[in-house]
Amino acid sequence: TDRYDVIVVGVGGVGSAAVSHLAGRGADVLGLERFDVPHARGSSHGSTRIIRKAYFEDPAYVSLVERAYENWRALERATGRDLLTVTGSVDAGPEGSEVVEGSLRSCREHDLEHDFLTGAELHERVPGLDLPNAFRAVHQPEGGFLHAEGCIEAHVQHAHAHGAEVRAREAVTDWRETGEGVRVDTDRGRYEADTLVVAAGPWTGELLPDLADSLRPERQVIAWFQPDRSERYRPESFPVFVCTVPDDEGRGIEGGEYYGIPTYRRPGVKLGKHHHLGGEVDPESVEEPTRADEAVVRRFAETYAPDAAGPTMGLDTCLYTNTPDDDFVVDRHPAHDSVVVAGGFSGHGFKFTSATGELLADLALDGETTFDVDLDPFRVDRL
Ligand code: PYC
Repeated sequence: TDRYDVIVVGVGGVGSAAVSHLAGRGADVLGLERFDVPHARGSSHGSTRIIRKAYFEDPAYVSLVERAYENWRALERATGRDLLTVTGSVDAGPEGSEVVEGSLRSCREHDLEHDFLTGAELHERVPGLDLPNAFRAVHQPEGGFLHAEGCIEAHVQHAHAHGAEVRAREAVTDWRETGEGVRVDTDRGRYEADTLVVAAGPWTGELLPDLADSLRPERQVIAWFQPDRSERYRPESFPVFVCTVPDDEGRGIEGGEYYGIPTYRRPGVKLGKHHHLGGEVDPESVEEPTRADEAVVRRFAETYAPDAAGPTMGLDTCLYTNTPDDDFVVDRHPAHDSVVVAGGFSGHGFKFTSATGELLADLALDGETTFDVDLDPFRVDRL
């Protein structure tokens, strides 16, 4: 049986970063992926992902995202790839809304450069967004987007350059602790390691059933619309944005948080809505996007970004894995000494993966991290 220092299960956004950092630290590492590398069945496909520093969810994430920026730039240098495009970020919504207030809080606590704008002032700066003047917007110049599949490819490229082994189309069928680490069975073979890192996204609950109740996969739908005025939605003219809007039955608007990313490579501006309806899905059988899904995003565009609401270019599903508090799980498993788990990224984890991979390498190899980040909110035993 082949033996490794660490086996990483799942080579998506998080797992590829873990394999990369582990290999970069000299560990003998095996990455196992049940689909392709990269693939479009989980949470890391669809060409782009937002990265933003003015973290409205909680200022506690800002130091982690700053580390992620450093690591993305280091990965670009190491691989010669272009992974992060800076466009600025906008967090908008009615005055006093959590997206706006939280974003301001993170800017102030972390001394981030930003402007606080009315809806009309934002429209002057970003003609592609047409929010009510009573809305407020925080514009932070360092936000942008990551080239999602490129990030996975770059992490795997870096891992390979440091001797890692990555195997796609190989599904884990069983694993157990042996007293000297772990034994992992797949549909192709058997492997052993000192430590197992589980980074299986929406499949985490299958591998770690005691976490299944707390890590709930949720279906999301993303739309690409070809803008009527395409010059308004290019990376040079359009920042990534998150905008919370109220329910408006009269205009057919479903209230909630919407987001957008400029046109990049594939046609159309990318728009979506965070659902968080608690609707659980089986990651093996995710329903295709429907006309009703498309209509929700289209109504938002017609109302708040009308020049973006041109023909549909594409629709896709993507899975979140939600925890009850929307904070991540990055921890040694309390019941399994040889297991480290990263999951429950609740729809906002991709941007951090270059840092999460480093954290996972620390936890797997040293049992702790020297990172300047409080890992308490990410502990398994809070769930
Ligand atoms: O974390 O910015 C984010 C995000 C946007 C869409 C899904 N997550």
